[in-house]
Amino acid sequence: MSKPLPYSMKDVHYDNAKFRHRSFFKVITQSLFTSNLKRDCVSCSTGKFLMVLMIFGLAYLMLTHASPAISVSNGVAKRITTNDEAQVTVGSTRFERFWRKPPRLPPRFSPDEKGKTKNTSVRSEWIDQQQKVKEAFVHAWSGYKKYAMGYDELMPLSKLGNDGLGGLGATVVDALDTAMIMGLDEVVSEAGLWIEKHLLDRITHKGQVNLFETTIRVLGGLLSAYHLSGGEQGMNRTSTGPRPTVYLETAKNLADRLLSAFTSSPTSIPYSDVVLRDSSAHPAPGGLSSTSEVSTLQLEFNYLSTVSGDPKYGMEAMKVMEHIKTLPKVEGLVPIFVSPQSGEFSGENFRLGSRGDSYYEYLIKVWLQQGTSRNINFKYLHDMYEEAMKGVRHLLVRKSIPNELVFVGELPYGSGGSFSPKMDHLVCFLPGTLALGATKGITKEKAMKDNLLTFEDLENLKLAEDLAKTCFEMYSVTSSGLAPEIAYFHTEEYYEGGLDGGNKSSEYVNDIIIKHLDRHNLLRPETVESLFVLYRITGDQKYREWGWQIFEAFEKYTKVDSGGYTSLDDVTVLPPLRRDKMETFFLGETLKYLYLLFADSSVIPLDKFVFNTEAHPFPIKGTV
Ligand code: DMJ
Repeated sequence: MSKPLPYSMKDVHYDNAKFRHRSFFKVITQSLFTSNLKRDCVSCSTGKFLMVLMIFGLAYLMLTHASPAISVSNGVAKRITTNDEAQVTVGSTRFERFWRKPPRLPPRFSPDEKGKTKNTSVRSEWIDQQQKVKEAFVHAWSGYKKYAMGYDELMPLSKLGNDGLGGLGATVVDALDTAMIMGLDEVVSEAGLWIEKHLLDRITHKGQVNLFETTIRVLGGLLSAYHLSGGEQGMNRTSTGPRPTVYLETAKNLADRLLSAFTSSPTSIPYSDVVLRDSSAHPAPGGLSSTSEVSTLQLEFNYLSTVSGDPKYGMEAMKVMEHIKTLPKVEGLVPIFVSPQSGEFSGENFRLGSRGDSYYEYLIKVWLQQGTSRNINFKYLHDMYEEAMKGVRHLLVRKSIPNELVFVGELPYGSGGSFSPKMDHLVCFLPGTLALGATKGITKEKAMKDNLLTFEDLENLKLAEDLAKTCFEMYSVTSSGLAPEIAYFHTEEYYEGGLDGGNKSSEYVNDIIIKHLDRHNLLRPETVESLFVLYRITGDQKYREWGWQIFEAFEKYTKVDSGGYTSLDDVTVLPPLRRDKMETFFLGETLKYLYLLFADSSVIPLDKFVFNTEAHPFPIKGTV
């Protein structure tokens, strides 16, 4: 007998009827044929006259209702009007829209959902916040450019660069598409020209790099830059920076060397490290690869195959997923290590934090990437995702004491072993992934109206919203307003006193426990990533408010006056102790997601783009 679900939509009041779509026509006819009012009225001619008058009145209102319209090219907003609202040009008149698609009644939200959906009149308020995020990016880039140009990362306190990722100038490539999306031509040109001048040479001469990190940051960054600069439209030259083909040719050269990790392994599981200069590969010390690392390469290699016309990249990467499909799992969950030597999983440590996280993210995203041709060959990924999310809800989701924060814990000793109420900040990618997986990038409102959500989708969407709150509370429970790297949750079985986040006024100060060694903050993106996705999908303004609160804390405690932002050592004390590193993902992901959180939804729309795990957007097949 399986245990009752600790967390499920089954616990939640669920009114099926509110998900049922009723067309405009149906609403009118239903009220004509079923209400008492109708029985009383249709029998008298005044009633009939009033009814006809009402129908014409409604039709008139719909025809004259003004609707906002941003010119979007390659998913990047080209123009935001000076009016209060950004306008989306859809190329049709009001009349055409009216006849093509009849207006509809809004779906029936539950009382607590009312008032949360997008209110276009407040949209203009967020332009200032978006501008502040852009200024933060310029500050981060200028520090890097001044003290570390061409190094992987900036050490903003020492005003030096370091090559912690193999020396491919990772910050330049990771930051480039953010600058493109923000419309920062000068940065695009500086980064682009550096890539044109130096990157190929670095790729040819540098030594050891990690396959996963290099794929998600460097290969991913080059490929999205290729798309966003118009490469797929065959553009010869963008207004700033090099020709798009420079990005593609560099990406191909890099990927050809990275392929050695796949081809030198005796199984479909690639080795974790590659020596670029001689295109050789070897396993990590200890021999094992991280499950998340080997399964977080496919979006990038698939897209490279699409744009280069050479299937070999996608084929090698997809062999990993096809192989993992055949391995034994626990309710869809996978151990965090896998052996390239035997092809088998190693150990029984199950978690969605480090070494497990993006396995689950790519199951759904690689499936989404296929667009309308998500054919039979890729369906297994969706099935694996659905099974895994069921497993997460059944085995890993719990509520904290006393205030019932929903969190995702770990099973470090298998499903028969004890449950650990530990949650890495990394797990905060999950709310966004769950929401995306549920609606496939369209709004919840539209998905509900079109009856597209299954019971599983609804369960996942509910979990997404609950987890996003928990991730936000991991920030607001600390003195600095920034989340620790790892949090523990107070449960029946686990509590330690004196380890709170320091913000005594937080409602959750007794729910969240932060151990001394876990108190650092690396400027990670996962929470703001999820806030961005959830805002796009639900339209709920609270996700923007939470994102803004987090951004303000970054500004207050991590900004370095001379340029750049720094990681922190302890978020629970004021002023927080500072480390001396600006991770590349602060520019590649954190600031990009914050910017997009405050942007119009037509900028990199979620039903046309899929973000790789480093926030580099690739077009979904057949949509862009
Ligand atoms: C990024 O490099 C990616 O998001 C990865 O999937 C996880 N870790 C960092 C950001 O925290």
